Amino acid sequence: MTEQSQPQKTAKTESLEEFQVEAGEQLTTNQGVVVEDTDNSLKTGNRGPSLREDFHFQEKLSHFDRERIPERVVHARGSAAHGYFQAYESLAKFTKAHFLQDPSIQTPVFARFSTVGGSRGSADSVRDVRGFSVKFYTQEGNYDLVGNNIPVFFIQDAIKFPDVVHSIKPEPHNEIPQASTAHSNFWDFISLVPESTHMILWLLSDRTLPRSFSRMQGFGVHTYRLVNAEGKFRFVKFHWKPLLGVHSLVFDEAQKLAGKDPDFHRRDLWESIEQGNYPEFELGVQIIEAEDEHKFDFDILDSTKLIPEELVPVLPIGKMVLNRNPDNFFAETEQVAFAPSNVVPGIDFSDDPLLQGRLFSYHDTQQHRLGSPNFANLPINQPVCPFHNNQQDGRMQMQVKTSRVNYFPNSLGQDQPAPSETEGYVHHSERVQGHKIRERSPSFGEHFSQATLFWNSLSAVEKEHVVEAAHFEIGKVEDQGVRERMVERLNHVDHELAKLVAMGVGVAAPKEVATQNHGQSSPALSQESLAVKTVKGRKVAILAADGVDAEQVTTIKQALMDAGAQAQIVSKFLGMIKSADGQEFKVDKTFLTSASLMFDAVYVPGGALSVETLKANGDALEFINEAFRHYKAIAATGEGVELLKKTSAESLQHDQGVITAKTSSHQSKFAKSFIEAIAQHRFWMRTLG
Ligand code: HDE
Repeated sequence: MTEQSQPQKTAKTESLEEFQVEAGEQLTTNQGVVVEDTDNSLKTGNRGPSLREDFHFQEKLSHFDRERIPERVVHARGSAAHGYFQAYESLAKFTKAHFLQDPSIQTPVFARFSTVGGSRGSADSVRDVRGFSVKFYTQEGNYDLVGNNIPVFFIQDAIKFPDVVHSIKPEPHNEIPQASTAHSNFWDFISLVPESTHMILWLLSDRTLPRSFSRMQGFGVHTYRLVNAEGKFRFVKFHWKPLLGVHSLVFDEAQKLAGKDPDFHRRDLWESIEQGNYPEFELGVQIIEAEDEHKFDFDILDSTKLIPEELVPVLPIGKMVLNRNPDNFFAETEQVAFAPSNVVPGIDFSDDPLLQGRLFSYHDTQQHRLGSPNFANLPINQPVCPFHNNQQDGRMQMQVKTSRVNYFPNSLGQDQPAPSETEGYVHHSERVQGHKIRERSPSFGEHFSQATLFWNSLSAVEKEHVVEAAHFEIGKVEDQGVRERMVERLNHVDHELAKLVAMGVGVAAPKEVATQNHGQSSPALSQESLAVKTVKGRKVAILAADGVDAEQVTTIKQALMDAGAQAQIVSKFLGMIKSADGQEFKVDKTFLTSASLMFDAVYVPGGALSVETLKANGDALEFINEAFRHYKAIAATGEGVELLKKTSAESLQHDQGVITAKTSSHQSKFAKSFIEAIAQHRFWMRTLG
């Protein structure tokens, strides 16, 4: 063997333990035969020809040839984590579900967050609805709560799902655009489907640009049922509230992040868990007594409607903590199979026609995507409680079922496994009658009132963002007729909104229509009311070069760490920088490998030489300017203040989130103000040039 044909040995930088490899582990074929050489195929002479009998080569290549499975038809791009759910107190009054009855039980969960429209390799930060799926591995079987970060949906009947998704996805003739609803087909469809109006308002809002998976709400969307031990049922809506509060990116930031760090959300989830900043979500329920089913001015079976929290408050019932990253992305995150039909006794469905369609679709899609009816055998999909039945065959059966009978009833196996009348899942029983008919209930017929409610509930800044998003999304539509229909539609939501949108998309301002804005609002719908002022999990960039003031860096780093935030030093090159008094600091990121987009705030410490070097670096100035444009907290101390004067933050206005201190004697007061500013998240009052 020549020297060149050997792969270069890499420097050993990590321990075996880190990679979970047993010391002395040998490379074998899938049949367990130890491999002698995996870098050279078997040949007759070192220039070939290759030999057919090289079974190791064949196995290696043919496995590789089959390493992709069909991606999810929607929600293909996602990330997941393990954790647990724990109820606050017994919910026995409402449900017999065991995991909601005993507050001492920690139920293992696997949660997957996703975008909807993009393919598996698309960017995380695009404007899109986010999926929020949780699999609870309960002692009574798996329960899946498969929701979104928006409480309503585009359509009312599952039969329209292929249509709405076809319109969202890239256009079929040229597969453009990827992971974006900003194209003609989508808005053409939407402009013809008035029931989508409420969802569209949410889609255009900041909700579709979450800052991280750990800072968005989750909703079950449909009305479900909770059933207690006496068989009494109540209707229920499920809500997840992030303990870090609800926060979003700004659109410009989200778009740029898609290029700078397409894995922005995935990385954030992974790193937060690695650093012990476990994402936490509170589960809440809105309970509606069975007899109140018809007391609302909308139908609770209509998934384009939410139940305002002012009408039915959300009762917090427990908490989910995500504390462990998956061991293997494909085996767990890709192969996990969620299905709304996975329920446990005590949780039941409603007649929502959208939900009923989902009860078929997920199971059906798993068979195609995972390739076998035995997908529940995959470790990530297996229940933690015992499971037995007579389904023995089918592709990739992993269990060796030893029973000689696979039918029921039987006498040869003493009727085992047997159904249980006392513990089995019993569907809620009710008398129904009607004609076979393809029709919508008139109670599903009103489409604008809640869209208006949502619009009215937004703050002035949130409204501005909706208009800006509409200018972008509808502005990308080539057909004038579609743009006009959309403006006309928005005119039914709010006249002012329609006028503002019309202005940006080349459409004449519409005339006011008879439908008036009802003037009502629901404060809980504004995400500003859901913000939490904490810096936990926030990332701060410290811009520095040789000659930096060591004490200022150390003080701020420590203060941020104590508050649960993380600080990273950004400089021109990787390696170490030397402070004015000779201390060394490791550079975490360079101006090339990072951007202000990846941080929540920026700090420039003093040190004359460091600041002079940064002043001469256009990337450093751009870093601050961009953070300013994205309304983020910016801070400087000592000579660092001089650097800010060369940027958009030059006016140094404290109330606009620019925090400065001239001397290091004010460091602790300064640190406190800076941390408060970061916790404020954005300074919308800034005037951008
Ligand atoms: Fe889904 N949806 N969906 N969906 N959905 C899928 O199942 C479907 C709907 C949601 O992390 C698919 O395994 C129909 C509403 C999430 O793995 C598929 C209808 C909500 C995920 C499917 C809906 C969702 C999916 C594709 C209309 C919020 C990702 C791959 C009746 C409550 C799950 C898969 C994960 C995935 C069908 C509408 C949420 C095709 C037919 C409403 C979070 O089965």
